[in-house]
Amino acid sequence: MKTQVAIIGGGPAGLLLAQLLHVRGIDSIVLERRSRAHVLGRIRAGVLEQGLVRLLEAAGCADRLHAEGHVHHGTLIAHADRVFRIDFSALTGSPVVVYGQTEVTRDLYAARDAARGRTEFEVEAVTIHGADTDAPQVSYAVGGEARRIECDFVAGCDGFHGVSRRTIPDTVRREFEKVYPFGWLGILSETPPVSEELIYANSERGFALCSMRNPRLSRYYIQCAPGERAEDWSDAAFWDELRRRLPADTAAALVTGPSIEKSIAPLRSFVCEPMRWGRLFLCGDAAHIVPPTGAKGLNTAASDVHYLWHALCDHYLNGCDDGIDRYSGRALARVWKAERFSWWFSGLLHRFPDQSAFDLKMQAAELEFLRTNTAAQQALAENYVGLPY
Ligand code: RFL
Ligand code: PHB
Repeated sequence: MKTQVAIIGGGPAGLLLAQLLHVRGIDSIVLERRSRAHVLGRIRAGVLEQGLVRLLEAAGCADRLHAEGHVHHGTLIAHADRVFRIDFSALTGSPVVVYGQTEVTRDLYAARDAARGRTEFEVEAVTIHGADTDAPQVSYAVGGEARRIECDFVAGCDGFHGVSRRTIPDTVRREFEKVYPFGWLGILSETPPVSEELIYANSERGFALCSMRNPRLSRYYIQCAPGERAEDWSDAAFWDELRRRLPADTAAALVTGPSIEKSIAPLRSFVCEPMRWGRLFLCGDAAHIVPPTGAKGLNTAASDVHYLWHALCDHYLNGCDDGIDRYSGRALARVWKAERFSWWFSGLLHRFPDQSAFDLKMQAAELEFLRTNTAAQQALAENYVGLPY
């Protein structure tokens, strides 16, 4: 088989890139290790920056997002039984949109079907060949049958555990990592959200987050110890612990119900440099991971897609390779800013096992500064709604 761009990974980064290329007449094949139902069953991100919204519009996939997504003009931060608000729209002129990653992915698959784009599911043994030559190939197997794609470029959109990053030789690749000493236990429940806006809470018992997908579907998280298992947490135990971490009036207003999903995510900061090797480009979680505290993972995958889309359009439509040569540097410059913000926001809101009394006072002082200082609030707001591409 032949195509212009072989895309490894049918998550949001791979699908968005495929659809944007299609709009400009550039052909691609998407290879996905899992089934479509599995990909659509993952509950992940919920907060979209305007940059991602604009890319979905450019891809022709934003109708349902505009009809069903919820525009949020601010967020709430709770600490020591006090709640304050960061007003994104007043501070930056820009809101965020609450619309689940599951729905984004569903819309992108629908568009790919309508465009009759080629997607192979349940592929195995994906291997990239000759990424440092002018004629790369990707080999893989489906149902035991070996196949091969000849292409101009390979986009590695296969997430943190994919094969693309490891194709870059050890002598070239540098990795930077920080693993946090806790995870997030999250549940989804068919209950009305406790608040119209998200609440990020720093409590004595650890971090908690009240989020949502829509007015009937809530998403809540609590910080948990690294080795804990989701199945050891009953719904009742989760709700009790969440209540204890929220301000009293919020806890009293919380509507509980059975969870329809419950899982634990570890927290990690990770960056791989460079993000391009020859004709292979890394995009999204394949190249970087952030702790979810600032809602930056999916949004940073989207900014990579933006740079790569423009680079490939310049190559095919204008005969210019400047964007290709600058892809890694451009993407990484924005990635590191999202890493810094997510690391900072995580440090501000979680309880760390080795935190001294002094460290706790510093955290409290920083939260108090944020509560009372407009410049500090503006810095948070600018990062949260998304730095410019
Ligand atoms: P994905 O979504 O992991 O997709 C990669 C795809 O590649 C496939 N794959 C392979 N395919 C072929 N061959 C192989 N060898 C392959 N290996 C893997 C996988 O099956 C998969 O389908 O990466 P992508 O597309 O880069 O998207 C990244 C986002 O999914 C991720 O950054 C976000 O979900 C992170 N995240 C959040 N991001 C936000 O921007 N806002 C949020 O509010 C937010 N909340 C979250 C999050 C992530 C979470 N978890 C569970 C990690 C909340 C949570 C709890
Ligand atoms: C979510 O709704 O899943 C969510 C929202 C905000 C975050 C992380 C996750 O910072």
